Amino acid sequence: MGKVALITGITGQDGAYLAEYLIKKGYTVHGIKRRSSMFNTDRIDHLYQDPHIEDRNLILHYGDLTDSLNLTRIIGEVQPDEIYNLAAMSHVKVSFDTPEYTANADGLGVLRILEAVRLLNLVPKSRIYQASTSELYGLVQEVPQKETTPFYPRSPYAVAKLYGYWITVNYREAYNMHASNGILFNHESPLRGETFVTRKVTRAISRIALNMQKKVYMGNLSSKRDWGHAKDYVRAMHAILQQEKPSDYVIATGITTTIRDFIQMAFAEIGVEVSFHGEGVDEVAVLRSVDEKIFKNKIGEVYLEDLKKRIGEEIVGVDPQYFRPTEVELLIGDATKARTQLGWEPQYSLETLIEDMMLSDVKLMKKESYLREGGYKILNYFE
Ligand code: NAP
Ligand code: F7E
Repeated sequence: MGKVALITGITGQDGAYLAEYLIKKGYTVHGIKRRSSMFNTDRIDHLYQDPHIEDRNLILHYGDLTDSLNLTRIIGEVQPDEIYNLAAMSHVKVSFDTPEYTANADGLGVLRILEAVRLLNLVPKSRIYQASTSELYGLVQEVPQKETTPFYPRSPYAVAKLYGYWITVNYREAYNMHASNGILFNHESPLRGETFVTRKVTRAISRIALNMQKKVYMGNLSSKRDWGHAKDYVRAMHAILQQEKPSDYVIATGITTTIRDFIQMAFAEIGVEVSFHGEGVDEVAVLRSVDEKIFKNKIGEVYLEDLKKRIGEEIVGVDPQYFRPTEVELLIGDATKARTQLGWEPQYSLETLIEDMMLSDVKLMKKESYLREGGYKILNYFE
């Protein structure tokens, strides 16, 4: 018999990659999904199985991290060997608008899961992974950040996650639970939510290249992030729960990059050169040149002349609505413990992450453009 895993947040970026990874390993995966007015299962549709199929390896349950009774019932029914608590209101900027809800789901939600496992006498059976975050380091007290670096959260999201981190440690120590924190630095992918900075950029650049959008407005261009690929990071989650003893691990690449540089790299991926000028709210990026060979290869010849006519124009601007009341300026992780104890190594570099995201978004936007406009662009879509 294979193992049984329960994933909260299965419809999210990490939930989708983790479900796929565990199913390939022979697990039966149960996922908790919130009720929404639309299906909202796009990221896991390829894994979906009709409920009438016997021996399904993906089973979804309606649930919510703010509902203890529901969580306790599901955990009792599923009797999981491993629980991955990935569900959260995960957007830092939005957490300033919904601080109470964020505390409830991201903070108390963790307690509800730990307490359900304890009350159901599942402590000897169920191992728990808590999705902790580099946002805990916030106003960083040490560079690079590692497991022993003191925390200094800078948003309602990070403060809620701080509670989640410590309640996991406390239940481990108080009740001898196999409960671990993965302190994951930013990780991205073609499945990343559209309002996180990397995905916002790869989508916007694809649309600019396809002449579907003229300009994109950003927030703080100077903050620095340690970006990895979500596919690499879900491998680390699984490895953490395979350890004999529970513990907490930083998962990061050890390389940090500004938002500004990320934008330049993503444009370069399709052969477009941009240069930044000005400061603060007045900073802009101007379209400088187009490498025709790369652009034709990555985007298609039919869009080239439209973009070349725009050389010299501003295509990136700053809008202060995207600034945060308190910002996390610099994150860079030291994952030595994960590398040595888990044998974890990322396979993607920032360059291959950007390549993966741009390839996917260009394809997606071509499809969108075709569906909207029809006509000659069909030729490019099927190229
Ligand atoms: P994501 O794409 O935003 O997915 C979040 C998931 O949580 C979605 O399935 C969402 O459901 C679900 N969810 C939200 N509120 C819920 C609630 N009250 N009850 C039940 N489910 C709820 O996030 P992600 O990038 O995959 O991240 C996974 C986890 O890792 C999160 O806890 C995040 O805070 C944490 N984390 C992420 C990163 C990163 O860089 N990606 C780094 C460190 C830690 P809907 O689909 O219905 O919205
Ligand atoms: O912002 C700056 C922004 O929203 C990154 C979540 O997964 O990772 C994520 O949190 C940086 C910030 O991610 C825009 O100010 C500039 O400095 O992509 P983000 P995040 O806040 O780092 C951590 C590890 C998590 O745990 C979270 O769940 O980019 N930035 N301009 C912008 N950010 C956004 N979203 N949009 C902009 O236009």
